[in-house]
Amino acid sequence: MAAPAKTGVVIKLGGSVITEKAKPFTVRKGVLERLSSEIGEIWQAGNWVVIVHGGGSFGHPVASRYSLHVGKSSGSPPMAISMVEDAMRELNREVVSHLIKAGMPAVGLQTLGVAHASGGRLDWLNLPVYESLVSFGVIPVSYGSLVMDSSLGYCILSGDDLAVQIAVGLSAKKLIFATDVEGVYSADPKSESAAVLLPRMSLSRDSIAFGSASNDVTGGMKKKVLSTGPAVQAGVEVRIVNGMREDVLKQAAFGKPLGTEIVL
Ligand code: ATP
Ligand code: IP8
Repeated sequence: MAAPAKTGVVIKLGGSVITEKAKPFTVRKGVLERLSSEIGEIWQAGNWVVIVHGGGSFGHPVASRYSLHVGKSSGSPPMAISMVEDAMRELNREVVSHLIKAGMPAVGLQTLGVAHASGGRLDWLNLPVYESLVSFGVIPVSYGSLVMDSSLGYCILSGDDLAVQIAVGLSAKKLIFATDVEGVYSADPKSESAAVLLPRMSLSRDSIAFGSASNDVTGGMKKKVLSTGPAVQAGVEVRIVNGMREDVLKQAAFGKPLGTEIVL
C-alpha cells in the first residue's frame, strides 16, 4: 500500500509527561488534556497523525518487577505478561479517551497484535493497518509494551522504537518526542545544574553524558536518542521537545525550531 499523501507527524508522548513516573499508576490528566487539544490543532491543520505513548508509571514498574524486558529467561509467570499488557491498556485507554473528548477519531492499537520482535528488536510491524487508518482520517494510538519475540520468547518493545519504525514506514515528515525536559542536554539537567541544552545533536559526532534510567526498563533518554537513527537517515525531521510546556508540541509540529533536533 502507498504511503499516505498528506504530511505526516508521528508523536511519541513520553511516559514522563503523561504520567508521574515516580508515582505508580498516576496519569497527569491536566497535561494529557492540554496535549490532546494541541494534537487536535496539528491534525485539523491537515496533517495525518500517529500517536505512540510510553510506559511511564504504568508499564515500567510492572516490567521491572518481573524483569519482562529480558524475556522468558526471567522465568516470569504468565500472569506477569497479562499484568504488563493490562497496565499499558489502562494507560492507552486514558490517552485514547482524552483524544476522543478533544474531538479526534482516535483508535487504540494493541502492540502485541501489530508488532513482533526477534532478539529484542522489532522485526515485523503491521504498517498497512496504520496506513489504512490514517487514510480514513483516523489517529492510531500505539504504545510501548510486551511483544512476542522469536528468540527471547517475549520482550518489552519501547514506544520510541515503535515510533521510529512507524515514522520511517509511513514516510512521515516529522517525528516529535514530547518529554519532561526541554530536549537533549550536555548532561542530565535534573542532576547537573550546569548542563546546557543542545539545539542540535549529532548521532555520529556528539558524545553526551546521560543520567541513569533507574525507573525505566527501556533505557531512558540515551536509548531514545540512539534509537532515532533510522528515522534521521530516512530524512524524517526528528525533534525532542518539552511536552510539559504549553504549545511547545504544537509549535514544533508547525515548524518552530524548539528543543533538540537530532541529526546524523
Ligand atoms: P517513557 O520511556 O516512560 O516514555 P520518556 O520518553 O518521557 O519516558 P525518559 O525515558 O523518562 O522519557 O527520559 C526523559 C528523562 O531523561 C528526563 O526526565 C531527564 O531527566 C533524563 N535525562 C538523562 N540524561 C539526559 C540528557 N543528557 N539530556 C536530557 N535529559 C536527560
Ligand atoms: O516507555 C516501554 O515503552 P517506553 C513500555 O516507550 C513498558 O520505553 C511496558 C515498559
